[in-house]
Amino acid sequence: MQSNHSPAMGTALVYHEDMTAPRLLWDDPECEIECPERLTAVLDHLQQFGLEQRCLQLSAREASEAELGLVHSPEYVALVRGTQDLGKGELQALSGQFDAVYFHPSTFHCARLAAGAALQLVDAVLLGAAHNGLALVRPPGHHSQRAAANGFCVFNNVAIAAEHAKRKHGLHRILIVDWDIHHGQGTQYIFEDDPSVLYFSWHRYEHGRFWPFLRESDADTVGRGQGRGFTVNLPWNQVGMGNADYMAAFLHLLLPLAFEFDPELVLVSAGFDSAIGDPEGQMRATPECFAHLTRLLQVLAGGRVCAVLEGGYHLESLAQSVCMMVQALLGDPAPPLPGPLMPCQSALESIQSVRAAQAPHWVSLQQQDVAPALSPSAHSPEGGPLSVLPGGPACEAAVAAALSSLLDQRRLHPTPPVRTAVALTAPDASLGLPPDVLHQEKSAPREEAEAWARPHGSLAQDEALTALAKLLYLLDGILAGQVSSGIAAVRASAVVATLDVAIRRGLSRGAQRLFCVALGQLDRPLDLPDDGRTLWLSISGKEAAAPSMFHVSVALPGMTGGFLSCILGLVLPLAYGFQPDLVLVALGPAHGLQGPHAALLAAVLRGPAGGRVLALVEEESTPELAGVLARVLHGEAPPSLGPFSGAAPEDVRALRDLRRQLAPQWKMLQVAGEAG
Ligand code: Q9C
Ligand code: ZN
Repeated sequence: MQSNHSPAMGTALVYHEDMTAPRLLWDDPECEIECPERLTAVLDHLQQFGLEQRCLQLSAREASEAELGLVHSPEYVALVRGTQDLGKGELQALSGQFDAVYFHPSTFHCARLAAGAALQLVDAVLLGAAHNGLALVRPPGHHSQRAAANGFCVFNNVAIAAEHAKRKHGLHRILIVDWDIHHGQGTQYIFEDDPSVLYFSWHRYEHGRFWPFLRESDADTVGRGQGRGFTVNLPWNQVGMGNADYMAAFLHLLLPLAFEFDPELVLVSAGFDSAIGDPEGQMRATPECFAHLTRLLQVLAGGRVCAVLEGGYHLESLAQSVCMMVQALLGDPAPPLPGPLMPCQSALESIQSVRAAQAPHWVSLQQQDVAPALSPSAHSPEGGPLSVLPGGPACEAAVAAALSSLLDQRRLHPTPPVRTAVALTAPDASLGLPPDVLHQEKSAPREEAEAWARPHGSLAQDEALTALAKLLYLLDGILAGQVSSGIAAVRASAVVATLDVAIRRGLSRGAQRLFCVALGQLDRPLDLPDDGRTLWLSISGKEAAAPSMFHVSVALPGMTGGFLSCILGLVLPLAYGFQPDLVLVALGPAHGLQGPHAALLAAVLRGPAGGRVLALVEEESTPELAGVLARVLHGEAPPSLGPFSGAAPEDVRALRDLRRQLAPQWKMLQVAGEAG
């Protein structure tokens, strides 16, 4: 079973069983998928995986009419209130006045609970009772408008929560990420002229041929008035989008804008009809993808992520995807994404058209090469066209395989009993680490350390050997699945040699692919075999050598501003493309990184290798640096980078040139289908 990391202030789970009551009372094939079993299946899985018990469980309250009035007109609220006393025939007649909506006598009560759950979650997170959380609700909300129900949605739960966060908590910048596969046009309308709410939605669009068939769901709708640039629509024009497409959208579009916006709170319209098997979305993202998407959002807003359930109609896929999200919220490492990760041409075209439409409003997009939108192409998404969909036997088998591999994976790679270990040489009591971080005292046998140290003069001294023996023990613990991630301190003069030993030891102990991120003046070990098992990336201030596929170096003389683009546009695409089973990150001499930047790097590097990260820091560096690294490797949100600063022109150029050279080999680097 799962290990039991449950910090005092953790993940809130807001729910009320009354919300299983609404159900369709007449025949309507369009509406029958929005059924009570959606919630019971999710809850059942959360219990089965031991996740519900690890959360701070809150019982949902009803939103008041004043709270509903933050978004909805009094007349509309009165109309919904009136449905409590209607008979079946009247309910059906009223439902028919809206698009894809059904009312039930319990609808008013439950829609108030759904909005109330979102409010409670936001209060818990903003008042410090929880770091983050999830509201499990029915009915969903994002299609609901000021005076209209739509698409199974009655009150707009997320929009009400956002308004509340502004009015009651005084927030100025709220990011709404709508990863449901339908366009949350209701949320878009509510905030279209509001620059304090950045609304991002991706959705199945098919050039306007998919419900709700709106022109304003396309990429060129960017908001109005003061709100121009604060509506971001990413239309998917083909079905079958998968993990690589979703990750590319986050890395190359959402996250650059989100960091520039610098939100104080992230609300997720968490619909899982964007996951594999869903009859509405017809997409292919696997449940693990939602753990990775969640992880990426957790680096924003100090980790204040509040997710509210929207759609999701394949019960098994929905339930597994929610479990993945909750695990990520709890800070567990995300299972690796099944590869290979290659975004499809249609996805790249969509992402590119949004980047082009948004470039006038965002410095971070102006700095990258935003070519004009590409002409449509006939390429099909990863794995070829889904001609067997919907419902063919081949498709059902593929869905079943994707959803069972997850369970196998959990059996084969259980979460390590220790999440984070620190192997420091100096006393480390002052670091202020979470209580369940392991202070590793043990070491590998002395003779072993001596044998590995032999080729390296810098490791000959006694203290260097002691540090190396500790590091070897930590590395073995990670490779053996005892520990997820760790930090080891080594002397500045020994970082290069230690890294060399760690790589060789890792490869000899069963690591198949090792991603090595070296910051500062650290040369790649000379006789490291270039056999594709090690991907070496150095980031430093000095001139870089010509890149090869597995030996990449980038010079960032401007560092701070360019570092963020480097992480999103280079480090993560390489890492996710390579799919390492271990990440080594070394902060070497003159790395020049400030704590928040180092923390962000460590936090995102937990993603690609199932959380297996070993960080090497210089003994001589500040204890604060080791402390902040340990905390983020343990699952805490990295500290804010502060106000956005654009990249220096020379950094922009260096990154762009490098990406152009590497994109043919590393497909996750593509943003405009350059290599396509
Ligand atoms: N086959 C939510 O996911 N029917 N609402 C579309 C296209 C309406 C979806 C028909 C779907 C509403 C919250
Ligand atoms: Zn949906």
